[in-house]
Amino acid sequence: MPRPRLILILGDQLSTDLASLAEGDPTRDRVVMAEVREEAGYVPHHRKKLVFLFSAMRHFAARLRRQGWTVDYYPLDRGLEDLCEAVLASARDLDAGELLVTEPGEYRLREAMKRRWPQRLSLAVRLLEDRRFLCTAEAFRGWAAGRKQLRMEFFYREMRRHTGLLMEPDGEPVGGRWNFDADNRKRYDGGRPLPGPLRFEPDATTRRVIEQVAETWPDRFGDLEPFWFAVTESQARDALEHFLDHALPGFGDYQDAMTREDDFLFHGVLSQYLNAGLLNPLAVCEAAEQRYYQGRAPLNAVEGFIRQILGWREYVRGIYWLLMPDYKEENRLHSHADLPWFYWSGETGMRCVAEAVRSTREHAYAHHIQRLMVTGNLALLLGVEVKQIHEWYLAVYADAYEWVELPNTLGMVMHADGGYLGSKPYAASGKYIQRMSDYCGDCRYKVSSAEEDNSCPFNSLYWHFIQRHRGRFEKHPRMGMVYKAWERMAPAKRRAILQRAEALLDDVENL
Ligand code: FAD
Ligand code: DLZ
Ligand code: SF4
Repeated sequence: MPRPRLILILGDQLSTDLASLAEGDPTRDRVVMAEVREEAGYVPHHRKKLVFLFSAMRHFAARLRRQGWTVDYYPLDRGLEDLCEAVLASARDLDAGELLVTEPGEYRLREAMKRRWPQRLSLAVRLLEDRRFLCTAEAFRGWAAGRKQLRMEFFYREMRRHTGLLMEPDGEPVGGRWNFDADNRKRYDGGRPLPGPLRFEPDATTRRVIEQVAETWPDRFGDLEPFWFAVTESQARDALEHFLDHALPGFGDYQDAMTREDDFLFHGVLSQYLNAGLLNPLAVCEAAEQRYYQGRAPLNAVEGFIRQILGWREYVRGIYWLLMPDYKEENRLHSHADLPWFYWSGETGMRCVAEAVRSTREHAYAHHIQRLMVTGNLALLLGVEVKQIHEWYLAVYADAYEWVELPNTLGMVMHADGGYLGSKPYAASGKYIQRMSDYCGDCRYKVSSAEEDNSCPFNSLYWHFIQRHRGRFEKHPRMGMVYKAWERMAPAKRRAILQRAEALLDDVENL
């Protein structure tokens, strides 16, 4: 009789399709799951993210038990320090032959499992491929090999061909174009009703977790209630259906819009479910594709949505595993400023930033344009130290794990990797925020001005950024116009703008 095995399932691996479960035998092997201090504390995770994960983990353990698995579940109040301690506790009363784990999504944990755990456990640790992704790390490495530029757009086309999503039988993209982004830049004008994400009442399990998280971390960032996330696969599927029925048709048009009226617009609010394993990315893309073929959602919406998952999500994961661990140390723009306290308190006169932080605190969610063009753009313009802004994004969102967050922050927002995720930085003045939102009319600052005492901080900081990184960007073919516009300004105006920016940089905490 072969020896039983332990199967460790992590908090973001809540899927019954895991390679480790497929390989395991419920009559002989034992599943281990644990809520531990180290995972809850490597950054100060938003309390709603903790409730979401712990509740979803408890529901998943119950589901596995119903399917006949033996599950050793170590809840928060067992006080375990780290995941290895949980495996050790289970290994003690089982003469286990090996530990099976689906490879973790973060380098930190994968290294620990490979290098330290076998000795600590006196047990072989076998890592299995995470089959929930559509492109393996190895396939991405193959795609990247020998290319001068790793453009997401070309990777995405490969993925369309590979999966057949939105493809004609002759190998051409449906609609004759790969990308309909040019149609996706509308400001929200109130014309289409805002559907909001599907909300769920917390059950007894979730309520218990809320109590425990409140007791354990009374002072941490993030509202605990109202808590309305899905915590099971079937609820997450209902949330997906709700999105497909009500929001997907408007997803394309309003993808870049922001409004005081609503925190979600036509976004999916699905990333926390995808990343934790409650939804499968391919199934989500196929369901969206069906809506197009059924005539229930337009192509610009469906293509745009699929590109986010099939393109961006897979691409950033590929970049992460291609470039770690050196990637995390990149800081090509030499950003060293401290993260302002208002990223936590939300207390700032900048209406756009205050709204993004409020949404973040309330829901552990802000949509992509708020992350990229408001909090991200400001961190770039202020020159915030990459490590500090990275840890903030990793902590505050329910969907945040390093494999997806780090390339978005370090690469897309901070341009710290020299341009894998965009050859030029996403730096923008207040004009962009004014065009895409209704924030500016209600702000202490004047968006039409760059040098006055009450001028929008984004404006002067933008020009300060352009000026201080002239050496790096002046020759960039897509930035020449910006430098020409700067040169055309009267010298006195330029001086006034830079003075205003210096004054803001000297008094960042009071913006
Ligand atoms: P939708 O707008 O409805 O998009 C659909 C899906 O596409 C998302 O659920 C997500 O799975 C995927 N997606 C969209 N954009 C991206 C992207 N740039 N990278 C990867 N996947 C994408 N996403 C995370 O899942 N986790 C993170 O930790 C994370 N950190 C980010 C940090 C910064 C600084 C920025 C600019 C973006 C970050 N993103 C992250 C990407 C994106 O903002 C979120 O995926 C999106 O806002 C989630 O909301 P949604 O489900 O409503 O997305
Ligand atoms: C994010 C997270 C948190 C907060 N807590 C736990 C936990 O207690 N137990 C667990 O198994 N996983 C947790 N996770 C998810 C892990 O941090 C995640 O699996 C790794 O970061 C790899 O992506
Ligand atoms: Fe943001 Fe500037 Fe508009 Fe105020 S004026 S909301 S700071 S972009």
